[in-house]
Amino acid sequence: MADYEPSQIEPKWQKFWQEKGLNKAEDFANKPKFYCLDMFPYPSGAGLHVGHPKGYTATDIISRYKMMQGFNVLHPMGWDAFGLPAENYAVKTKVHPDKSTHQNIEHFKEQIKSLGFSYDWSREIDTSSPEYYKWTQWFFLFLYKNGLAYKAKAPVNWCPKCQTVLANEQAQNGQCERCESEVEQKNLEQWFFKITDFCEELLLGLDKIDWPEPTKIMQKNWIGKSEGYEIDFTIKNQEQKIEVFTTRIDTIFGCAYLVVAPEHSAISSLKLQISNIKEVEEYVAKAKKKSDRDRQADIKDKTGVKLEGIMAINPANNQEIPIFAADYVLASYGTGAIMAVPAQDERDYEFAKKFNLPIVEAANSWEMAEKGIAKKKINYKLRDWLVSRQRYWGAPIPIIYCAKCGQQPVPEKDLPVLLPTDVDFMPTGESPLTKSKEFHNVRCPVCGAKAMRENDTMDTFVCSSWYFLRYTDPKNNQEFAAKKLMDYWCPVDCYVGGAEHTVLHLLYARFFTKALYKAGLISFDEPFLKLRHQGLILAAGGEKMSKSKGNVINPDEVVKQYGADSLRVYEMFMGPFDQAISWDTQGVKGVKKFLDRIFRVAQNIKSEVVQESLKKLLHKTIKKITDDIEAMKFNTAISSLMILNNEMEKEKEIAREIMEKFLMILSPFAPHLAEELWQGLDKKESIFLEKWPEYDINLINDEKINLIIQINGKARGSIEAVRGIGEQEAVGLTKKDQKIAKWLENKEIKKIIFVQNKLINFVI
Ligand code: ANZ
Ligand code: ZN
Repeated sequence: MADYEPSQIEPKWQKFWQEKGLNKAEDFANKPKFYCLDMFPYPSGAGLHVGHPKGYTATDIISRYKMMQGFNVLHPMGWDAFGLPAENYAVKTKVHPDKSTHQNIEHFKEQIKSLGFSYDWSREIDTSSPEYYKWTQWFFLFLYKNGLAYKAKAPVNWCPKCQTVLANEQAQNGQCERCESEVEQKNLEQWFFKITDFCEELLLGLDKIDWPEPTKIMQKNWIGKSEGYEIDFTIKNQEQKIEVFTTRIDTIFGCAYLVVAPEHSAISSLKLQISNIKEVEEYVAKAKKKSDRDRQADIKDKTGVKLEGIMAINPANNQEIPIFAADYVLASYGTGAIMAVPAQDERDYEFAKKFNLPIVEAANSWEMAEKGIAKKKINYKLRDWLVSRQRYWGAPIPIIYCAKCGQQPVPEKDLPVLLPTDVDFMPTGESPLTKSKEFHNVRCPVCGAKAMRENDTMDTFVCSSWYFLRYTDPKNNQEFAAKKLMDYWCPVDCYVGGAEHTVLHLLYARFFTKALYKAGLISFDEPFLKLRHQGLILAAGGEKMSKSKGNVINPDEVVKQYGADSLRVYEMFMGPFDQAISWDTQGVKGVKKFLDRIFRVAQNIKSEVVQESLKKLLHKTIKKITDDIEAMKFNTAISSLMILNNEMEKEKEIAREIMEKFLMILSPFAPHLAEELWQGLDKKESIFLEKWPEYDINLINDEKINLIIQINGKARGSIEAVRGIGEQEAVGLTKKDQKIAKWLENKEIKKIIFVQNKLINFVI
């Protein structure tokens, strides 16, 4: 008997599946479709991390299982190829990002292929290819033409290390998402996408998708809907008013003063009335240097300055109250001004104590809206998405500037705007494209005069906001994808990827989908129906795997030593799929031994006589695996395969029928081994063309219940039956029971009342 030798069998079956076109998704096939998607990787120079195959194995199990259930499965893979690391690498080594990226892609692809995933490689996409980024640029123009892309000067996050601006989502907690540097605030002219037009849709849609609850909550909080009122406070002896936003209109009687943000327009428009304007302006200048986060951070150390010479009037009680400028009030939220209620609000309380202001208890409340002073207002925390970047390795923004005609979109027929090659990568804070000669050799699309191109490139999250649509029609050069194909394959039925993208990619992709839906370009308004996150794989000691710590496990090594199936099964067996778990090489060895044992057991197929007890366990296992794959409980599915294998080992001979079904339910997890053993049974076709086995409920249930038998509502006895027994079978059993049968002899049964697992009542 030959030994189980993964390296001998795995490449063979990978080739076989490829040649048979087993993984090809068929457009409009006459079967229900199933779109199973992984978050596509950034092809980094480090190659595949053992964390990648965790998610990929999960989607592969689901895809193969769905295929066997008769679904037309779309399971694609591609490359999120633009981005800073390739550019930083270019700065260091002078290797052009295009070259390093393509080398990395080749390496990644080889590694992924060695794991036997059922990807339809004919649909592979690469966001850095002109065929792809042509359509990323088309999306920019689509948003631009629909009033959803605009250029504006605004306070933005600047990463001093990456030398570029960042979206708010990439600067959470004041840190650069890429390099963790502290971000700075700068006032710059930048391109934005108007995601804020979709706040309500983005919130409402969350109710109809099957996503992890914490992920939904994070998106909800990031959107930050807040319902309150806007109230005008008049300024004594002035025409002008200051409008505040409050969620606690009921506390207005406790309002002791107003606070405006340092950037508030009232400061300049009341310049002549503010007697200490010099002091105020000094304060404003200082506040502008701080980030929003710093301004809100320290609750105890509130700074501010009183605007001397002016007073506001509280419309609830006509009291005169002072006005302050303080940086704990943000210019970018609400109206940039607040009514301070120190008795109720902690921040106002700290401020009032510091500045010796009265802390007024708010006794009664007043419905302001009726008096016409306050109006209902909904605010959102979400800000428009900043998409321009001062970097090279991204899709150029398709805009042309003409001295006469101003800002003009590049005509669609001129797309793609190609990335130039005559570029110096050294980051200077200015876009590298500024210095390219070939790039700026362009004429105004309106008047034909010599013009300049936009120098910035797009945030790479723009590329990934629509990639799942491209897989449905990856070769289309007329449109980003045909509507018919998008409507056939989408939305994605199952999406697996990291939780770190919650308010980045996962929010942006929903925004794109909603914009397309609104424009009538697609017929669905959510991109991902079901989403799950894989838990991290940590190093043996429980810390993060990192090059610098030298604790990185290379998946190639694992495949070489134990085989791809061992790696796959191990990663699924580590523990619950969504939990962070440490790597344990002993565990991989254990899994390899389990597969060895399956290999040996499979040599014992001789008997045609089916062992009843084994058959029962098999059917139980079929049910368990089916339920567990649906629930993504892969670890418990694998345990039940182990239990079944243990029992099979106890038999000298195993019936062919049992082995065949065992291999079928093993196949999504360890596809190479299952195919090898399947073909060993003299099969011609792949195991993945088999129908997923069904289980017989009668064989599964060994839990017994007592079913009470009633005649006309009176208990006359009971029978033992399996849990879940149906009415028909229960009636049959009752009639066979000697003691009860006599009550029914020669009687016409008018009605049967059956309460499952409890009683059966014969009305005669
Ligand atoms: C009076 C009040 C009394 C408030 C009270 C709160 C509690 P959310 O839920 O985040 O929308 N606020 C309004 N605009 C602000 C700005 N630009 N910068 C800082 N704070 C601002 O919170 C709304 C509340 O935050 C508003 O309601 C306002 O203070 C403050 F017991 O008004 B409140
Ligand atoms: Zn012009």
